[in-house]
Amino acid sequence: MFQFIDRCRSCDDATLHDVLSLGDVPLADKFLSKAVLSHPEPKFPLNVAFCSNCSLVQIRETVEPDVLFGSDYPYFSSFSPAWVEHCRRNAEELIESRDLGADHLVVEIASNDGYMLRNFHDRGIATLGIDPVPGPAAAAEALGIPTLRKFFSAQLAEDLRTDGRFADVILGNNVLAHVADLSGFVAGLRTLLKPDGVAVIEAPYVRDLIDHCEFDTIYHEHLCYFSVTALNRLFLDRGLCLTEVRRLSTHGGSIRLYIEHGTAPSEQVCRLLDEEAALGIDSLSYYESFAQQVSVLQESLVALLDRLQSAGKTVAGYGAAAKGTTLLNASGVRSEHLEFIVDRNIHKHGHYMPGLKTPIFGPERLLAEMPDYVLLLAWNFQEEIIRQQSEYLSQGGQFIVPVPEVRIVNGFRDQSAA
Ligand code: JHZ
Repeated sequence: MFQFIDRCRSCDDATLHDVLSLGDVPLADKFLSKAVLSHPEPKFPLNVAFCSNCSLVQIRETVEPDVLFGSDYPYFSSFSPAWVEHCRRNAEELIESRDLGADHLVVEIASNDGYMLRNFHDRGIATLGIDPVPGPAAAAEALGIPTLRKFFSAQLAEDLRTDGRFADVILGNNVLAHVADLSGFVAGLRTLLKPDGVAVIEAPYVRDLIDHCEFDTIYHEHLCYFSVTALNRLFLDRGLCLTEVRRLSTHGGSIRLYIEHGTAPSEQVCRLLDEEAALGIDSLSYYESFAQQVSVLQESLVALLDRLQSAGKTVAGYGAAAKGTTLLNASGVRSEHLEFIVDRNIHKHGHYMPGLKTPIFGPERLLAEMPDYVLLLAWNFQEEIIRQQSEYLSQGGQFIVPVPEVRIVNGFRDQSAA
């Protein structure tokens, strides 16, 4: 069900250096139904490596895409209002800056439930979604957004071109890291993009991952962890170039890439490349202390949960996020540490967290049960979630924020948990 790679996913070089092992963990988005709770749950090794030839950080294990993104894939983008708003603003800016109208075509790869394309569709711009997962794809179609239920590939791009479909804008949010055939994906972008078109792609930024100890964002869906240095090489080698890169705060720190046909990165991108070189992102030493930092965080999380448990305190989780699976399982959090987890995504309710088998309910359960502490598994939405939960806080509840270091937040105080 998985393959182990010993050559780089981007440049095919054999100089991969191991930087972190997270042990054997279950698949992140495979929430368990009650019926399978007593069945053995598959776990897979999770090892991070750095390519000293092209600087790409990547995991060594490739789980088959059909297994990861099957009909049970539970991620619906529209359950996170701040994310929806972030994407709406991006769409508005693209519509204005590129003067998009009825004659243009916007294609989104991994279009999910139509959270992004609806902004173009509502303005009369032609859209095409591409997403293999049936549930979110059906939700997008219900909004009137045509959606191809397929994985994007070089062949699919050729087929669309043959069909006369040529994109003015190609969007891809949080999909590049999920792609096993990077070469085929980039070749597909090049085929589908009009000569004056732009691909706008967002991906988590490896610099934020390392600097803020976001090890939980490492899971089998995420095959690659990108720097601008690695991306520049990936695109240039395949006839595309980066014309702009913006840093974003989403998902713990991301980058938005503007990619066009061409052979040289823009000056702005060259400045970022210089900045990364000065930081040493292109050398193994940048990643060498990461494993130690991860283990300090993991130990302090488990120590805090042990202390709370011994003191008779109750702890629940907020956000059955994919990264919660890594945080809990790779850290050694035990099922007795967490009473339950809440999440707004109704497709996760009635299911159980991979590994720990903690039950998942709607957020109203927090006020009903008033656990003493809530471990914020979706820490990237800290502000938004804490604002929503002001009633829980005012009744004395406290949040544990695990990343970048374990701390307790009670609405008034934000303190280290050490
Ligand atoms: P969230 C996702 O990972 C999916 P996840 C994917 N693997 C990816 O690449 C990364 O993003 C980048 C819930 N929630 O978005 C919704 C509330 O309940 O951080 C989600 O289930 N109430 C494609 O799953 C979870 O939390 C709220 O108010 O780690 C957040 O998951 C909010 C804001 C969210 O990503």
